[in-house]
Amino acid sequence: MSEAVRFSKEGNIGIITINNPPVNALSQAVRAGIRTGLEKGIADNDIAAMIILCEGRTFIAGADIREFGKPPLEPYLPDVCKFIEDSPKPVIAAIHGTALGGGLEIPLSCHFRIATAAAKLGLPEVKLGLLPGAGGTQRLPRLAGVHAALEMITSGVPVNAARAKDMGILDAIIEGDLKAEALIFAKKVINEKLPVRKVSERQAKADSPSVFDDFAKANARKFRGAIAPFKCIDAIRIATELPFAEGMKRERAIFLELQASDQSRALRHVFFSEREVVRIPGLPDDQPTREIRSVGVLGAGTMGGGIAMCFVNAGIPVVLLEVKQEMLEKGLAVIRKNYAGTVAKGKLKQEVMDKRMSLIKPTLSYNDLKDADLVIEAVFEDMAVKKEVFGKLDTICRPGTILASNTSYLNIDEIAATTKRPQDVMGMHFFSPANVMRLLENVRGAKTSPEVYATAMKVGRTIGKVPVLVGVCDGFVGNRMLAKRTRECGFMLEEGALPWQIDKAIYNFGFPMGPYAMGDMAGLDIGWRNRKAKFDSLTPREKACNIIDKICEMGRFGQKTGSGFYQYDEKRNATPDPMIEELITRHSQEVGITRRNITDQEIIERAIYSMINEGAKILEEGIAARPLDIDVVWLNGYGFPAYLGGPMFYADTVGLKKVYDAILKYRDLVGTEYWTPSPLIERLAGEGKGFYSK
Ligand code: 3H9
Repeated sequence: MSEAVRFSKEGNIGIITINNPPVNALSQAVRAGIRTGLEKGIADNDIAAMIILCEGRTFIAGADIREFGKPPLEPYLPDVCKFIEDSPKPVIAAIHGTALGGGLEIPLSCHFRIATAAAKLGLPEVKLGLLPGAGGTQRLPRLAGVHAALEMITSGVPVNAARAKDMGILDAIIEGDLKAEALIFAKKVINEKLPVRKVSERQAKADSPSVFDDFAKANARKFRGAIAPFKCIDAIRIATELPFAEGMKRERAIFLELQASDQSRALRHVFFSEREVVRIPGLPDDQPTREIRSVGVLGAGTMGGGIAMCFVNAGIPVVLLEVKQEMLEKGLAVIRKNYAGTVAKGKLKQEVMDKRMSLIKPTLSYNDLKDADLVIEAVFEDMAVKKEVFGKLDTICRPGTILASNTSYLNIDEIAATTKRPQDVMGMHFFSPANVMRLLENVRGAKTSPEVYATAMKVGRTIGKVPVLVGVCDGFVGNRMLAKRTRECGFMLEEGALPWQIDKAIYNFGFPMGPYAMGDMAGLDIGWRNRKAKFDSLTPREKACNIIDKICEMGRFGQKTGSGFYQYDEKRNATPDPMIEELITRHSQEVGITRRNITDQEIIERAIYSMINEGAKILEEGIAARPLDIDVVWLNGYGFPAYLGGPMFYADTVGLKKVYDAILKYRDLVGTEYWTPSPLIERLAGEGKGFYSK
């Protein structure tokens, strides 16, 4: 037998133990090992029942995703599952940790299922652009009912053991030692001569024929753009219409089709990239880090308050500093209100909220920051203010304290130069709302020590963020690329597009909202202020492209003032505003541009390719170490659709040569100043390569 799977005997019970670290994924060796173990148990006359269990931190976490995209190797998982179900001797799955994907399809093929109380069971394939391909779509509706199967399979969200028992998936929840209890359970099965129960022999019934269409309609917004959820629904429908064996064939065909799709490739790329991103090229795995036991946060505004919440949520105490008592109280009140909202929704226990609030120590005195291991400032975005703050922190904080700025644009090296410890200074750029958004751009300055940025990466993970390490430049990775999209969209408004047309095209591409709806939501005054600060460095065309100035000068700052690019009703529903259309049309005349029809394709190309070109420059300059760092930034901070894999992965899917040719086309149309292809794209396109296939 393979080393990954062992067969042993305890009296008349055969035990198949899987040990394939880290997560017992179903590699070929594991699949083959399970099958061989079963064969042994079936052939052995002394054995009356078998148990499948796992060593290590979890039950099987699913098929081995690393094998996808390679030629499939026998035995195939659906066949292993069938072999388990067809065993004449009862087979019991004993689950701990997470039984996911194929790791749940194996138990569904067993005749009995038991699990520890802390176990979680799920079919997350949809998140990889797939459907459960080893009988999950055919067995789960037969066992737990059509509705539960629709929910579980299309959401990919695991359920806990108690819920799984209610759903009929589990036969028992185990309190004590899993192996010992599984043996007791198996003896009971043998002694009571409980029959082998095949899930495949049950019927899956839909309450009504329309249940599938109704479900798809009700979730249309959630599933928008993604293929897999709809295929999951189709497969579950098939379970109610066709005999099991026929349904299995159809499920397999859909699985293979999805596995080969661009969306699944993209989502698998996302899965691995989000794990790879914390590994910093050039640093060893055992890179020393500093311990972060307490944190200081400067500024109790929206950002500072959100950042404080991130740390106390992870049990790390925070000293929250403001300059005025009323601002401190206001900030605390917002934090309290945020938590209370979650408590009211039943998603947080009151005592947990109380504990978190007690971990925040409000203060007006810088001296209270002297013992913090990490201090993050989230004060006004102004270099002079930041320099003053860092100067003060440098004198007050003990040596070794990491001093971080939450700036979203400013030069970290310039800030670090005001201190005597530039090696301990870096950027930690949270995204608003900081307690919700997953992205954390960790910005290393020229002098930041590896120990310091490795610590920031580690602490980012501790507080549940997806941290990405980037270098110093205007706007870092995310906002620097966004600025190019914003500029290009502004030019398109001048040339003939309207805000709602651009928003619709970007929304249809897969973003949660378009740039103008987003600007209105965030507050147009923010972009306006940035524009004014940078005005002198703008090109003549950028200076003249002043639609946002005109809108802001009318006091239209977006949702908060009831109007911006759109008009809003009291429920904040947006409607296109004819006045804005007129303003834009007049603007085009003023700048001497004859408006023309701009297609949605042009909008997408100019909005997305301008970002990709900037992303390539970011790579060339070493601001991001790898294309995956850029993708992870855009996926987690800006709503880039996961099923397209991020801008750089998307560029490869389109074909870099095609992207390059389009860049040349827009260079001729808009100007070399805005559309010169990055040398990296030029080279890769010329060699027929992509960002990921160098
Ligand atoms: C499937 O089952 C298809 C079937 O229906 C049909 C087949 C015919 N494969 O996340 P972590 C690696 S589709 C390969 O950091 P955690 C991961 O890359 C599958 N590798 O740990 C990482 O490697 P590294 C359905 C995998 O404790 C290491 O394990 N299943 C797999 O935070 C640790 O992972 C899923 O989609 C895998 N399946 O979370 C489950 N899973 O150290 C996917 C993990 O080199 N997995 N790795 O970076 C998860 O959700 C989480 O990993 C899990 C553990 C919750 C299990």
